[in-house]
Amino acid sequence: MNVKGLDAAALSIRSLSMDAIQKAKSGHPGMPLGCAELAAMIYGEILNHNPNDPSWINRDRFVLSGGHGSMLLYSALHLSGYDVTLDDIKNFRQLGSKCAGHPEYGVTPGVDATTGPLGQGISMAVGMAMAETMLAEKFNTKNRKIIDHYTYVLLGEGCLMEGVASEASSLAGHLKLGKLIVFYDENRISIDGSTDITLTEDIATRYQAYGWQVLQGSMYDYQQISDLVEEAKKDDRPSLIMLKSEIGKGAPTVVGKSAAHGAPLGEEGVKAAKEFLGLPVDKDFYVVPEAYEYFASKKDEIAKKYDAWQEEFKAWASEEKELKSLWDSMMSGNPVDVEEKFPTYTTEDKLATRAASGAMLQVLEKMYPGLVGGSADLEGPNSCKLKSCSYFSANDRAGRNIHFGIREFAMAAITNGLYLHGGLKPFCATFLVFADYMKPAIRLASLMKLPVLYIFTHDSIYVGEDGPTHQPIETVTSLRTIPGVQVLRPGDAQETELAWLMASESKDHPVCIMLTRQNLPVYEKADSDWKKTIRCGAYVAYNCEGEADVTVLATGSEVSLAIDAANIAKSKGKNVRVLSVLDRELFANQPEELQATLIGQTKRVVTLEAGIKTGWEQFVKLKDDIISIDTFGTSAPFAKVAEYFGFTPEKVAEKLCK
Ligand SMILES: Cc1ncc(C[n+]2csc(CCOP(=O)(O)OP(=O)(O)O)c2C)c(N)n1
Repeated sequence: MNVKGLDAAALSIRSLSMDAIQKAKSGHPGMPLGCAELAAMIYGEILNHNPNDPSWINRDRFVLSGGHGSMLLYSALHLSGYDVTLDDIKNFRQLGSKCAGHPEYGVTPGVDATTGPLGQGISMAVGMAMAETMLAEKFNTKNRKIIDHYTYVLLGEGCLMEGVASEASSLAGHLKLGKLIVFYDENRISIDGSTDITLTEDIATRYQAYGWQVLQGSMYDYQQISDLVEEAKKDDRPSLIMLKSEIGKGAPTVVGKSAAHGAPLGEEGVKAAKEFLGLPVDKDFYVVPEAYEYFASKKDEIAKKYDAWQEEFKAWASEEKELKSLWDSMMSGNPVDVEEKFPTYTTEDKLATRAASGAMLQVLEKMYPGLVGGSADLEGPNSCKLKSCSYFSANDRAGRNIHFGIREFAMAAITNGLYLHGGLKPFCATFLVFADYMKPAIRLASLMKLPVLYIFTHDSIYVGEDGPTHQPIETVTSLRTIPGVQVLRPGDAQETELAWLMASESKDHPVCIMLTRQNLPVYEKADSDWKKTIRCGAYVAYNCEGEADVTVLATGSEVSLAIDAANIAKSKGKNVRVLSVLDRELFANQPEELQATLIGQTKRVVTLEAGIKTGWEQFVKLKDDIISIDTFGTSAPFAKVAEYFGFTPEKVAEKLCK
């Protein structure tokens, strides 16, 4: 091992990090200073990667779970040859910079996941490690290993305190994800001070109990780190490598103190650190020449390994024509031609949209060989089993159904990791009311532009007896408020198919499909071209003759309710038109003329959704024309609950006839 080169790299990481943070007048120097040696090791000695091809599918992944230490990552990426220049680093945290405040996937070459919300990085890494085993199982042959890489993580106490990390780590241990290797920066400091005030459990024992191998050493001993990584690789359990460290190492004014964590060192502090470290005090953004030399000396080895993989891949592709075509479709995310047909429904049918979704999934499973997913212990109620596939487990890496256990937040974060890895089209599922447990990961999915799919069933008060704890009132709307998240609420089985088609075509945004527990009739569609029109977010599901007195904008289970109410209103001489609004935000963003055409010449617009009124105000003239539920639900048989809230054809008709 080239200790001099590694030392130069570590010194340069410290130099770049403290100067960038000082220049930006903001950032977190504690971790970059404290973990510089490890970052040098990871990018110089440990990762099998290629800075010239940051999206190489068989690269080792690295997730900086404590994203606040972003300058550690940017410095290492720069030194090791990724497309992150010194100017980018000088622009740290500035508008449009490649070096954003926290690492952002898609913004910086070499950043494998957006991190910053603590706990989610490690959880996404669990998804990546799962994906690695799935693809290895599918594509590796007796003679050739196409997918064979590790997933590394660096985290601190912040991530270890977050519940989501516990959920994900528990699952990782259960699944024996032996190629997941997590470095723990054990400095025992967070923002509010020593972790003596917050985290006194025995972390090693805790992780052992999860089924992990736990190793311990020093952050500042290269050989030891290298040996520990080798030991980690030998074990079929995931590994936690606990490395004792000092936050802010090298900066005498803050070392070992929480003051090092999240504020620039200040001019005096930077000067003191440079003097202490032997860096030129009069030079900013100084890189020790031996650091560049060290990484340059790795280039041949990197190229050799990378080229060898390319050769292996070529040979594999020519030997395994069928696997190669499967590979192409999975990597592109595009559907393959299948003989299976979508189920067809008639107006005689009455079924829950979750059931229609379940039937649709069986076809999608064939169309998208990369479709994998599962539920947080609600597979039956969510109707999300891929029936001809087995379950993913420590013994069956070919399984495409995933038992996430009752770990909703980890499920959503892991699903992000499954997608980030490449090659898979993941979905996850639970009751809509528990979407709130997943929301921070859904938000990150959208920020990263990941087309992951969420199946949310039991989407309203019609859950009934389970009561208000299980009746989502504000949830549909709250998911609509996350920028980029598409929320689809189909009104019957036929619309559910269209919703799935729209969802599965997404390449750049997450999609939530809201589904009913209760049966719904399949209705005749007034718009004969509805399958096309619905792609603008809404279409005319029911029409009246001549001009409408009232146009109802309804979603999901409330569409058939609106149609029933419209029929009652008709018998009382009121002309009613009903739009099924599959995607409210999409509809709201259509040109006004198109919206007006669909809404039609009408005296009044009424909206109908079994949830809060927020967001519907834009469509109505009078607040009273929003038929909504703005309190929590209640426990009773579902028909009684619906009646209690006025969600019956008669009561809605009354409002339409007003
Ligand atoms: C979910 C979440 N909560 C809070 C924060 C704010 N925050 C950023 S870093 C940090 C402390 C992290 O401590 P540790 O992991 O020990 O990092 P170190 O102090 O060693 O850099 C906190 C609370 C966050 N980024 N994410």
